[in-house]
Amino acid sequence: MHGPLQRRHVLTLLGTAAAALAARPALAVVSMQAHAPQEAFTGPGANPYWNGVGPYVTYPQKLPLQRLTDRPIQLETPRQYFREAFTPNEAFFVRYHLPVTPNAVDLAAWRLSLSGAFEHPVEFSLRQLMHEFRAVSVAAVNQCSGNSRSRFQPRVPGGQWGNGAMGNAMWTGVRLHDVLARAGLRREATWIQFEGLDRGVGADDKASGRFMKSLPANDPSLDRAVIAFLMNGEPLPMLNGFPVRMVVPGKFATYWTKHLSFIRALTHEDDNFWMKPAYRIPDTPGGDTTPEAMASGKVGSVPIGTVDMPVRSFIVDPDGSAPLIQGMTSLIRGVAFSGHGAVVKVEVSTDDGRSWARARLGENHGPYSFRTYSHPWTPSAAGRFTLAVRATDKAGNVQTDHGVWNPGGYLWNRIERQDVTVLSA
Ligand SMILES: Nc1nc2c(c(=O)[nH]1)N[C@H]1C(S)=C(S)[C@@H](COP(=O)(O)O)O[C@H]1N2
Ligand SMILES: [Mo]
Repeated sequence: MHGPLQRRHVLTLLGTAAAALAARPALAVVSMQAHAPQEAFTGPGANPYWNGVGPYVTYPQKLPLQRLTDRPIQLETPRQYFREAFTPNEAFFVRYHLPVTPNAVDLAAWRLSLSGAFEHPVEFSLRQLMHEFRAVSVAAVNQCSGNSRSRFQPRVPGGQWGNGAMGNAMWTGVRLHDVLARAGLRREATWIQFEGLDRGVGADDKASGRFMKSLPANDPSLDRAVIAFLMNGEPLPMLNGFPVRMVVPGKFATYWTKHLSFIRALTHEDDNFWMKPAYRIPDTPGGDTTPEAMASGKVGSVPIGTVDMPVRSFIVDPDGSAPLIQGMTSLIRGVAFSGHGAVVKVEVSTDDGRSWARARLGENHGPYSFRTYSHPWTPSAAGRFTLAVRATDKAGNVQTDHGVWNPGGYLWNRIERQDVTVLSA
């Protein structure tokens, strides 16, 4: 049952709870959402709210964003900022793992240091990165592995993101390989490790207070990786990694190290906490499994960096907040992307996925960018309609109605839906 009454009921519940929570610790927001009525998230006609629950909070250099937690800082981008291919810096989501994050970086003292299996370990100032290397730009989607985790059935622990733990930007910086080459990467280097400036506190910090991520030295994604110092043509906002961050087009954001300051060439596989057990997916097709299979203890795991981001598409408008009018043309629009290369097709359904029409694609900003789409729709009848959108990427991957399940709450890419009401006229 997913009629308008139930939808209203859910919204009222959430609204009341959100108001009550405004003055309470952010952690409560997560547990409150976990108590939202389960039916709201299931079934083909389901119409979950698009974002996390909030509250809206303003941080430095940011518009009001939906706060999931404050220590570490986790802020979700509201739906309306996805109308354009590029997400504004001041609306771009924020995710940290550690509670102590930099408020300022002294560029006179800051260096990017390369150590480990290099011929000549070296340090670069921001000035050197900007002037001693050729600058490149790439449009790429930064998406948290746990984006849309709140859709998982059964629910899984972790930040209960709606769809707003993602954003697309034009990243400008220097090629990782150019920087590695300057230090002379040695043959025996098998993994490259990245670390920023944020730190943990307290004895119970399971990760020794340092967020470190590694990719295999020969991973193809590193051929396109950029150490970025501009985001949409501006210095990076502090919360998005000032002064430089890793950009790994096609890979989940967990490898996009912010405040990148340490690059280490390792001669062994990295098994620090953030590589194992954190951020791992089942070694099954599509990273898909079941709670029962997990309980059997027989499911192996691999780092989430083993895979590229699955193809996804989103309905931004209409958002169901206002009725449409019979005989009046509305624009169904949103964004799509894939970590496997360009989105080649976006299809829209106005009958809950029974029939599909090809949408018009917006400007092509490159294979790792958001691609906007739009589809004019003139409802010929009044009533309740369920819209759906699905994308196909260059590799032939197409979204389905199957909701992935794994204990980390990663890799969600089920077909998105939106219920709308059409008034007669
Ligand atoms: N230094 C640092 N970099 C980091 C992280 C972090 O906790 N510390 N989190 C990663 C993860 S999991 C995500 S989803 C993205 C979020 O990027 P954003 O905050 O710029 O949106 O940063 C990545 N880079
Ligand atoms: Mo993430």
